[in-house]
Amino acid sequence: MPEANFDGLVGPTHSYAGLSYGNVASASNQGAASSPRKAALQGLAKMEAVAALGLVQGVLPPHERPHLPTLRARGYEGSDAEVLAKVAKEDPVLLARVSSASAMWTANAATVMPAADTHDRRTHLVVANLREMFHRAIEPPVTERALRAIFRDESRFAVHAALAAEPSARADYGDEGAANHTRLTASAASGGETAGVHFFVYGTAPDAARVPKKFPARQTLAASERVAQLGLLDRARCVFAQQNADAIDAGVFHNDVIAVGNGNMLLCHERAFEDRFATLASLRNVVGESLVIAEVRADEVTLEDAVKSYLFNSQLLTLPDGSMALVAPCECEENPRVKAAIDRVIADPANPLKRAIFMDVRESMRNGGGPACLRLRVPMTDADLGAMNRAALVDAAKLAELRAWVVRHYRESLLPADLADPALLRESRDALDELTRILQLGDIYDFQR
Ligand code: SUG
Repeated sequence: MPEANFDGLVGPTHSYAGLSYGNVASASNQGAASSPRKAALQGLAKMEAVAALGLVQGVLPPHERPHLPTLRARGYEGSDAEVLAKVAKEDPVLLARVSSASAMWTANAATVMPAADTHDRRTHLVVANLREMFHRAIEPPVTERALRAIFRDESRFAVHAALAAEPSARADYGDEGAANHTRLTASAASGGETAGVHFFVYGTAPDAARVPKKFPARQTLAASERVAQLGLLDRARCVFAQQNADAIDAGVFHNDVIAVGNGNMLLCHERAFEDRFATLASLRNVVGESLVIAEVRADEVTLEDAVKSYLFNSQLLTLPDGSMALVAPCECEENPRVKAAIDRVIADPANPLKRAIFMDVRESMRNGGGPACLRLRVPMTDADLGAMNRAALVDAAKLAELRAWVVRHYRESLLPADLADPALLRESRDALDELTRILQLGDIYDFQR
C-alpha cells in the first residue's frame, strides 16, 4: 500500500501576519487581506486531486485560534471579549501570533517513522516542537492530541510528545518535523511494507563550519538525532546532513523548500546541502544504486526562483501503477524556467517521475506553504490502515461534508483587525466543535475541556 497523506485543514483565522522571519512569502504579504474560506477550499481541492490518483488521503484538524489560554497564561484577564480587546490594543503582534492558522502546514506536525523501520515494529510519530517561532511553538499539545485521536492503537502506533524545547549546551532541540526529514526506499514503493532509509536535514549544529548569517536555522542536529532515537531507527539506515546555509539565507527556511524525496527518487536543487557531494554519496551508499537523484542546477532554476515558485515543495507521489507524479504549485507552471526544469526531469527516462499536476494553493503559498507543507506523510500497511481512526480519512462523501462545513462556518475575507472580533472566536469554536464530531476526534481542544 502506498503512503497516506494527511493534509492540514486550513483554520477559520487564516491570515497574513508576517510572523515567520526568514520566510520570504510570509514577510512580503504581511497585512494583506486573506480568505479563510478560499484557503480551506483550495486545500480540500488538493486533497480531492490526490485521492483521485488512487492514494489514501486523510485530514488533520485546525487548532483553536485565537488561543485564549496562551493569552491568559501571559496575564490577560477578564471575559474572552475583554481579553481580545486588551491584547488588540496593547500587543497586536501577540494577537496575530495566537491567531495564526499555521497548524495547516502539517509537514511540521511530526516526524513519522513507520513500523517497517523501527525496532519495536510500531509506527512512531514524534510531534515537532516548532520552538523557533512563537506562533508555531504553541501548536504541539493539540497536534499531539489530534494524532493520538487518529493513531489510537498503541500496539501499532507510538505518538511521542514534542522534544522539550529549552536550549542547553547538551541538547539544543529545535525540531520542525517532517519538513526536515525524508524517507527513501530502494524502489518506487513508498508504503509501509517497504523498508526505508531516513534522511534528516538540519540547519545548524555545534560544530558546523558554516551557519546562516541572516535568517534562523530552525532545525538542529541534536533534535534530528533525538527524533531518530525516539523512533527506534537503525542508525545505519539514517543519514544526517546539513542544509546549505546560503539557501537558508535565501529564504529556504525548511529543507522541503529545496528538496523532495519519495521511494527511490530524490529531486533537489544543487544548492540544497552544505556538503553536496558527501551528502548525495552517503544517500546512494545507504539506499543503494537504485536511488535516482534528479538535481536541478542553479543555472536552470536560481535559489530565488526555487523560493518563489516552491518547485521543491511539490508532493512527489508513487501512484498505484508504480510510476510517480509531482503535485506542484501552479506558480511552477507560470515560471518558464521552472516549468522547463520539470519538463526536463519528466522527459528523462531514468526518472520514475512521469507527470506533473499543478494545483492552486495560493492562499497558503502567500504564507510560504506549498503542497508539501500542507501534508504529513504516513507510510502504512493495510493492517495499520484498518487500525487507525478511519473517520479522519477522506472520500467523496467526506470531502463534500467538509466543503459544506467550510462554507457554513468560514469567512470569505479577513483583515488583521478582525482577529480581535469576539464573533470570530465564537465562529471558530463552533466550527471546530462540529469538526471533532465529523472526524470523531473526541474533545481535543482546550475550549472543549
Ligand atoms: O512556519 N508560515 C509557515 C510556513 C510553513 C511551511 N512549512 C513547510 N515548509 N513544511 C512557517 O514559516 C506564516 C504565518 C504568517 O506570517 O502569518 C507561517 O507561519
